[in-house]
Amino acid sequence: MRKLSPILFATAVFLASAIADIQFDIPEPNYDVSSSAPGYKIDGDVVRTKSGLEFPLSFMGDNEEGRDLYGKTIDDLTVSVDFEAEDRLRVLIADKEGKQIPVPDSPLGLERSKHDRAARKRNYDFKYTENPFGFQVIRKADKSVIFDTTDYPLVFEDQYLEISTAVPKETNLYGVGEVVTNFRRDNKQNVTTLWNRDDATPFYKNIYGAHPYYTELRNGKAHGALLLNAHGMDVFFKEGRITYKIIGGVLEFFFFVPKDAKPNSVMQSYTDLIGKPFMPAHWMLGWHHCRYGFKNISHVNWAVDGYEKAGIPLETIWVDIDYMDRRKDFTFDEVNFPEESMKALSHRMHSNSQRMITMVDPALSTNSSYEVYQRGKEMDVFMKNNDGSEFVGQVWPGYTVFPDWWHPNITEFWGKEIIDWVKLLDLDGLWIDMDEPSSFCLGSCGTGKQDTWPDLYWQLDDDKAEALIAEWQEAIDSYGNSTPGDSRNLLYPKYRIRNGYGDLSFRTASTNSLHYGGIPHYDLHNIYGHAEGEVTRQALLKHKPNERPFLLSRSMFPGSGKKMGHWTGDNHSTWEKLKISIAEIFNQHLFGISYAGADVCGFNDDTNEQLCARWSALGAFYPFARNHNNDVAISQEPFLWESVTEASKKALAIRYSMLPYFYTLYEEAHRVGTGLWRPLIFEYPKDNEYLDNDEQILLGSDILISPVLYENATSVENAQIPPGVWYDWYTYKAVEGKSSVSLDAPLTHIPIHVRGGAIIPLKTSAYLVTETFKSPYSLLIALDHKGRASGRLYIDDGHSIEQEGTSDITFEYHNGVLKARGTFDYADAEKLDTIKIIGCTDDLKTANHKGNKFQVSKDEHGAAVVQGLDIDLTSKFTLTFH
Ligand SMILES: *[C@@H]1O[C@H](CO)[C@@H](O)[C@H](O)[C@H]1NC(C)=O
Ligand SMILES: *[C@@H]1O[C@H](CO)[C@@H](O)[C@H](O)[C@H]1NC(C)=O
Ligand SMILES: *[C@@H]1O[C@H](CO)[C@@H](O)[C@H](O)[C@H]1NC(C)=O
Ligand SMILES: *[C@@H]1O[C@H](CO)[C@@H](O)[C@H](O)[C@H]1NC(C)=O
Ligand SMILES: *[C@@H]1O[C@H](CO)[C@@H](O)[C@H](O)[C@H]1NC(C)=O
Ligand SMILES: CC(=O)N[C@H]1CO[C@H](CO)[C@@H](O)[C@@H]1O
Repeated sequence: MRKLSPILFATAVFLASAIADIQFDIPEPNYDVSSSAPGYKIDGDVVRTKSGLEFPLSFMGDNEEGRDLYGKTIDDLTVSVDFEAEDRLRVLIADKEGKQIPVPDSPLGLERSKHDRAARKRNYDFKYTENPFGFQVIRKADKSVIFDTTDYPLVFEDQYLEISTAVPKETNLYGVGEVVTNFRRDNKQNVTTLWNRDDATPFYKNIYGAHPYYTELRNGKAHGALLLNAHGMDVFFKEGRITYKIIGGVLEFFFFVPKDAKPNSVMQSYTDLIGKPFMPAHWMLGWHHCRYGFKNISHVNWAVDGYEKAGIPLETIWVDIDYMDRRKDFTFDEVNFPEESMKALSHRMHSNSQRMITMVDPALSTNSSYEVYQRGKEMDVFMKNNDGSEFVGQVWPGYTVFPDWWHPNITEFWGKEIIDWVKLLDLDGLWIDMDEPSSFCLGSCGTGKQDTWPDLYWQLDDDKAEALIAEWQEAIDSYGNSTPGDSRNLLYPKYRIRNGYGDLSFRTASTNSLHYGGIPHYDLHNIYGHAEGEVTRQALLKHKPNERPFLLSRSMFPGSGKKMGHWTGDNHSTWEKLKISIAEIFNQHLFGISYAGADVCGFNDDTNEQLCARWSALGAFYPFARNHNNDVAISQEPFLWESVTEASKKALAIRYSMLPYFYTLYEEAHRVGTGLWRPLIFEYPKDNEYLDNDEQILLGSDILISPVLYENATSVENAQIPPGVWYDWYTYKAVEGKSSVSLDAPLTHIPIHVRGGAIIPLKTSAYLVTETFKSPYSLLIALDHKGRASGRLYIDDGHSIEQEGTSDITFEYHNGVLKARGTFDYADAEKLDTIKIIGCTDDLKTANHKGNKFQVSKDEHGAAVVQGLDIDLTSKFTLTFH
């Protein structure tokens, strides 16, 4: 029998209340390739298919040597190569019999079968060796080999797949997550584990989501690779190679090779496959506030009042699990959050054009008087043990069952619960948490657990916790390591990925529990949250078919960004976490998730005034901007401190004035797939000095944000200014690019620069997003060295899925002439009122539009300003300055 893991350590705990100190038995990473594995050879004809090539492989080992390393060797494989698009290649290595479980089409939303023609133009070549089999993907333009397995053996067993690619020693890798780490990854020796897990974001360990995707940058040229596999895996970055070690499924690779080899184009190619990020509604861009630990409805109203009194913009109030009756979804705490009071809060918010969101967890209480549970039971929609009984875990409401997103009744069941709930409170969106799924036992908490209140293991003393874990161990083991007809060891696969909780089933559903059709959780774990998102989004769309749904989820998978946003989870109120939030958001964008943000001021533990002020200023520019706090931490509403109030108001006034620019970037993300937040290296991929800059942010191409990330600092040292000329947002002072500068940054100030050459569409910031969008447009024209600038503005109604007409306007300025061209089909666009030109050496006196003359004046910083233009943005126009 195996040793108990996790292991309890009897430590000298001097806390008043004993807390179980569990040490997890996490395997040491093994960076080696399985050099004893004999590999596979091509064993039959290489056949041309409609979309590429297909050929069989057979195992090259004889009976013993290199066989069954960590599972059962699968002797016969099929390789299918699809030239799917000019910039995309798919290479699938699968077992011939089709028993291994690939990522299911549903709910992924990929249409794998669509490609029945090979792309004629291709930016890549595919080459292979026969004996042993290996393959190379080559960028045609410069003949560089971007993926190369030929030096390493292929291992293909039912519970262990291993494949490696050679990479240059000095390559730059970005991605593979979700993991908290620097943006540029350490390629000397590192491992990233993918097994979705609820943990308060420790560095370098697996957390909530799984993204087996990376972008690689070599000598200024980028490509991307996705291994579409939802099984647990370790991805090793080792000097000179990348090695995948995976505990199931098939090897389904996609390579992204855009012609221009730009990192942003790689994002475009990747999201062509997995889906473009969803288009948010205007209001979603506003400031959000949440707290776990609002004591009662008055406490929530106090927060809303506080924002209002302080004049800090608040668009949306969120209520965490506090509102629930004993933490049960779709119920109310009758004492502190009675139904009527929650309805009144919703009414209050809406009557002021503000919004309201609540949390919903997947796990449902097994309390026999809980109607939601009874309804689900009737429809048989919960995950099962392999004897057909309900799989029972534990979450906030005590013992729980878990909806099975693959069950044929699930859309009807969950859809009804969701729609009834959203209708009841007239909610503007939902927040799905704990969807890894999180559960507090070691897999099963036992069978038939109901109507008793379980302890939380971390609140027990060591002896009790140990007894409890032993009980769970028995429960999970009682169902056996495998399921009928499946000889795999689902509980304790021989290859142990470096899961942060040791055992795969710790704090989640057991890997031997079942989804519909008898598919073990082992095979679907990493896609559980993604699937919940899909089913929930469908419900929201059914409720309001033409409104863009709001959905935020903690657990994600490739393609989730098309449906929902992501926050980076429960971290601590520390300076380190403030800093790392930038890399985390860069990563989310890389994974195709544009609506992303971190909890402003930090979630766990107490924040402090200085940290919260700095964080509020940076957070004001998060694509998804929300202050969120834990129940046991001190309050951190921004209005509680003067400096935080000031920092918030200043930064949010800038964000709100930039909303047209933000919204245009969101439209680009939705159409193209690029990020809102861009690392400097992604915009200037040939400038090596930016390779590991994850402390400054380009918002789109045109706005540079250089936040203070260190305690007590009052300046940003060594801020990198990209090529060209850049202007200080506040003073219009020009800074020559390709330089490294020191920027003054008193406590409530965040340094921002505008790129010379950009035209930024702006509005007048107001308290609410809706009000802000109603104000007339203005343009900030920042000239480059040649006196030129250009920019873009996208306009639609700001909330509907189907639009009657949209406008996509390009502005160009040169030699005193501003031209607006493009499409102008959105009929209700506000007018253009003001134009400001900075970096202009000519002494402009008048602006002429259709025979009307306007005076040009100078503002206090020397910018040329013309106001009261009243120009319609419903057709093209030209404005000339003299
Ligand atoms: C991964 O890289 C980081 C940063 O260099 C390092 O601190 C960490 O220890 C590495 N992890 C492993 C498992 O080597
Ligand atoms: C709400 O909670 C606050 C903070 O605990 C408390 O001071 C207040 O009395 C409560 N109000 C009501 C109406 O229960
Ligand atoms: C779906 O729910 C109905 C009850 O509404 C039940 O009779 C049926 O068996 C369920 N379907 C499956 C596949 O479990
Ligand atoms: C089950 O629900 C009932 C009714 O809400 C409640 O009184 C009881 O305390 C609950 N029991 C548990 C263990 O949650
Ligand atoms: C910041 O200043 C405070 C007060 O002087 C001091 O206690 C703290 O150690 C300083 N922090 C750093 C990182 O220097
Ligand atoms: C990124 C980060 O700050 N992670 C921290 C989150 O909190 C855990 C628990 O205290 C720390 O271990 C991590 O370092």
